Amino acid sequence: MVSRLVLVLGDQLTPDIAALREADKSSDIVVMAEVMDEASYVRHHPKKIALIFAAMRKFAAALKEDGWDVRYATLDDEDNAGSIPGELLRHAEATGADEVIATEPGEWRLIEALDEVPLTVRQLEDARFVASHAEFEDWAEGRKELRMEYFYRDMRRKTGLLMDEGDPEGGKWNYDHENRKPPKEGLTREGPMRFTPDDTTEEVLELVEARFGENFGTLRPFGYATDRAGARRALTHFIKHALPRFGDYQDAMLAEDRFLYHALISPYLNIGLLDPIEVCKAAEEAYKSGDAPLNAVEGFIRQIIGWREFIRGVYYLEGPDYPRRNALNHQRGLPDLYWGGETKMRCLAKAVEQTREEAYAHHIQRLMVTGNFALLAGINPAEVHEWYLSVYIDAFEWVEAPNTVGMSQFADGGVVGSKPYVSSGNYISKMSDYCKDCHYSVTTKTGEGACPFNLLYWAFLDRHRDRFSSNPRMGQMYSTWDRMKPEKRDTILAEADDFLKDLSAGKPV
Ligand code: FAD
Ligand code: DLZ
Ligand code: SF4
Repeated sequence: MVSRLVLVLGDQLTPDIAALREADKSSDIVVMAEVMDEASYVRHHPKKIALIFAAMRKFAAALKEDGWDVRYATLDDEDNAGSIPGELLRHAEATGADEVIATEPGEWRLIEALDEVPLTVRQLEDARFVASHAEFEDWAEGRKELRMEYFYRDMRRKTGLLMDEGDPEGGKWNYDHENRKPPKEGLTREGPMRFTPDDTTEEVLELVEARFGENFGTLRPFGYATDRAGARRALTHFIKHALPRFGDYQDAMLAEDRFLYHALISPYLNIGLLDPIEVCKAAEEAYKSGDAPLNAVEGFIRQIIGWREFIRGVYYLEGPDYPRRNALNHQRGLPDLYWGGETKMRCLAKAVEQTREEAYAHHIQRLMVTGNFALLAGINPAEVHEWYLSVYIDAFEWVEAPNTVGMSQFADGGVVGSKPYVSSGNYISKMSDYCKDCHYSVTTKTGEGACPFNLLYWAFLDRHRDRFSSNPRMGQMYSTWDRMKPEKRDTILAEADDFLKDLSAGKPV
């Protein structure tokens, strides 16, 4: 019998991934490859490359142990063809296989590249999600607007998570109004679980240092888990130490506590070391045993079976052009401060600094600091998208693009969100401790030392009046703007303009 090739990509490290489930261990050949094309289509953070290569190597070893015939190419393997299609062709030639079983990749770029490979390539749907493509399409069909909340309720019903005989646990679907507390003084925790690199990871770190040392981001210390056992321990640690306060402080930001009560499990979920349902069940169990309150557990489960699934549904529904959308026609280049260039804005400096060191920032830092600023400053969303895809350890286009292009930059014209996530400095001041040591003053609205968010916020609303003034959720903002004295409005617009000119000229702002 002629063997078939079974492709397993670096973010498909799950033993029952669709392609492996379909394959025959006794005759098929598993192909896994560290390739330059995947490692360089954006300038990934070195920690991201290290996580993927180390986890791939360990997963390949586990498959071999389990009796699979695995052909693994390391990046410096001299026969390495340099791309996933190239590696498939190389192994097809060597083995005589002409059929490939693959699991659909998480990026259109690679889905299209696999379609072009001159072999019979079957791309099976990735079953590691609660909703299939067909289910999401059916749900979206005929709706004027796609809103996460309604989709989420269906996912609760489907999974039975936090359900009480057909009704939501506690009587309500969503406990968000009990969340979003501002940070209190002295609010810190011991942080996520860190792991000491083992020999495999150390070898990968040396490779990444040598080949990708110039990319934005510090590689060491490297503390991420690189196998399923480690990811499970990280999950258990989160459930015990942070989940109980996850809800309350979900939106809080502290300069000296980069993680607060967040889980730091997105890299493990996204590369296949953890399963979303197992994660949600672990959280639900903590609620049932009285170890975590309902607002925390519901909020956490909503992020996973609500937001994560919804975001994925949008990516595949909207098609390959989605990441290039630019509904607001924003054209300014991405400022150097995103790559660590000097800035006097402490919130941005801190968010970028932690991104460089951890390859991680939590949701509100991504949305309301770096994302908010890019949107207010009118940065080209394609450049913003490329930045997020490069710098975060959990970034794969299926999840990154709808969050960045859609939720954060409103460049999809309102598919993901009904209104843009914009705010003045006031929101950042309320939810963080960034402002207290900033060069700018968050309470100053114009003139010397005025917080740039305060200027840019109004300038954004003014610039996009035609699109947003009739949005019922934004009427209040326009009324406030319209009630200001004309001279004050002129001053704000002129100062915002000066600020943006300085930003574009590369002056430190
Ligand atoms: P927690 O806050 O502890 O949440 C638990 C889990 O919920 C996460 O691990 C994640 O799997 C899921 N989740 C929460 N919010 C979202 C969301 N909006 N979309 C999808 N899943 C969600 N998430 C990624 O996984 N990859 C990305 O590339 C990514 N890019 C983003 C870009 C922007 C501009 C924004 C605003 C958000 C982005 N997110 C992305 C969503 C979110 O910020 C991260 O999932 C979260 O910060 C991961 O950290 P955590 O595990 O500590 O999450
Ligand atoms: C992100 C990434 C990197 C850096 N390197 C590899 C690699 O060498 N080999 C591989 O199979 N996958 C890698 N990946 C993950 C892929 O880019 C990912 O599968 C696609 O982007 C689709 O989500
Ligand atoms: Fe950011 Fe403005 Fe606060 Fe400074 S004052 S940290 S720029 S919000």
